[in-house]
Amino acid sequence: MSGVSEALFEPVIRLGVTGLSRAGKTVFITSLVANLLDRGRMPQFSAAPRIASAFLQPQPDDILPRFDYETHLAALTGAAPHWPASTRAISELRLSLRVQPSGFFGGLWGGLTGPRTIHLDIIDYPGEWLLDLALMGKTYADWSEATLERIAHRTQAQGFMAQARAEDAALRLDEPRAQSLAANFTAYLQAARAAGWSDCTPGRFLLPGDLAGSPVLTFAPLPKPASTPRGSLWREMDRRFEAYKSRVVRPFFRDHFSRIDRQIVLMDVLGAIHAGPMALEDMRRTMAEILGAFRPGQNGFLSSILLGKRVDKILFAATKADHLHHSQHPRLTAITEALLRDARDRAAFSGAQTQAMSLAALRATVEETRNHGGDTIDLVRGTLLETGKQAAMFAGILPDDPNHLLGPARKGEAAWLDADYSVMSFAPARLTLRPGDGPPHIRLDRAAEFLLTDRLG
Ligand SMILES: Nc1nc2c(ncn2[C@@H]2O[C@H](COP(=O)(O)OP(=O)(O)OP(=O)(O)O)[C@@H](O)[C@H]2O)c(=O)[nH]1
Ligand SMILES: [Mg+2]
Repeated sequence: MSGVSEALFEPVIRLGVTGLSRAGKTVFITSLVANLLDRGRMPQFSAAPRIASAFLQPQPDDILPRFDYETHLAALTGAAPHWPASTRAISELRLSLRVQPSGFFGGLWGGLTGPRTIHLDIIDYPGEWLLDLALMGKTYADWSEATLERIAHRTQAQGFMAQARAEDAALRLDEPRAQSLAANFTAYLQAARAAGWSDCTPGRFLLPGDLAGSPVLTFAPLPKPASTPRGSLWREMDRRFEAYKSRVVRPFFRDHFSRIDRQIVLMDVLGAIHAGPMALEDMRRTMAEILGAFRPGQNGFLSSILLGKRVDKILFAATKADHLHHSQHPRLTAITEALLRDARDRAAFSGAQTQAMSLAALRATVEETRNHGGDTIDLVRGTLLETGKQAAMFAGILPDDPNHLLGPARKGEAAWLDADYSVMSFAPARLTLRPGDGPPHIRLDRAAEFLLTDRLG
């Protein structure tokens, strides 16, 4: 009986935190957990008053590393605050909440059982791996053609492009040449990522882990030759590409995405705007490709492994909103909505409820309004990451109409014509937290409200 009641009364919410590398996943998870443990700064999270206690528990998966919550929190809130390092492998955390049920059923169950335990399971992983979702629907020939076309004019790709063009993939496989192609392609991917491009697949070429040097990572896009005889370089590359999909990408998403109930998609929209129209368009296209995998029906790769289970709520969030005065947050949200228009429509079509918002998982700035020749300007102030000095920043004025940014981005303009967006990197602020308060944030409570409250009934 106790087993049955445990299964009945200890539901699990699996929260998927999705985002490209540097989008803010690790900081989000750390701050969300800290603010669920200490709920003093969560006024808009309506379930908070019913949470009797919150505590970390051993996670359900014994063979996954535990998300290093304590180290990340210490980094963000310690005496010399700094950002956690970029994530290199998958990890998991379970937070358990003792919740007093609400409403009619609350009275009924509450009378019978008192508070019940609800588990929140969260997975963190390197953003690079997410990109591979876009590979699942592609053949090696499709991927090669699209990739070569897209990168042909990028300066970082010139070395690799010269080698790929000179290669005759109809010839017999020669392993050292395959390795040299893969090494040069990897070097291109690293340079492209450093230059700010989002579309750097295959993701494991950048973060190979145990797979470094294995055949599944020893391929590269090539021009398709007229004939592809058995034993040719092309055939072997094709085989390895398929092995990468079936042996690396598919198990990762099957094991970690297939049981997700709730999803938050994080994007550094401001960062892309600051980097210019090409970066914004690259982010739009990359996110559309990734989220395309979530689309329902036969073409959606994820729907084939979700086996009818559906993510029923998806929150799209522009992160690091503390770089911008709050008066501009609605514009940032509107731009995020426009950026994800296609993906959101598809998700809504499949019955998922979606919302967009701007948030900062860890607020590193304070707002300031200055008078300047009779005008007022709204600024944010923080500690500069590079120098450790205090500075005020004016990030530029975002347009009211998102198309003023998305239009030029789609057209491939090299720079914004009539606007200037600056960016500074701030370090986390030094904090003295009152007992019961989590780290400062912007709208983390609203995010929790959307993602969790209805499941904490
Ligand atoms: N100002 C500010 N900066 C943030 C915030 N969240 C993240 N950042 C910045 O963004 C960087 C990346 O954040 P992470 O949480 O490590 O990003 P990630 O998505 O886990 O990245 P990968 O692990 O590389 O996939 C941080 O090092 C900070 O510089 C925030 O709320 N406010
Ligand atoms: Mg991370």
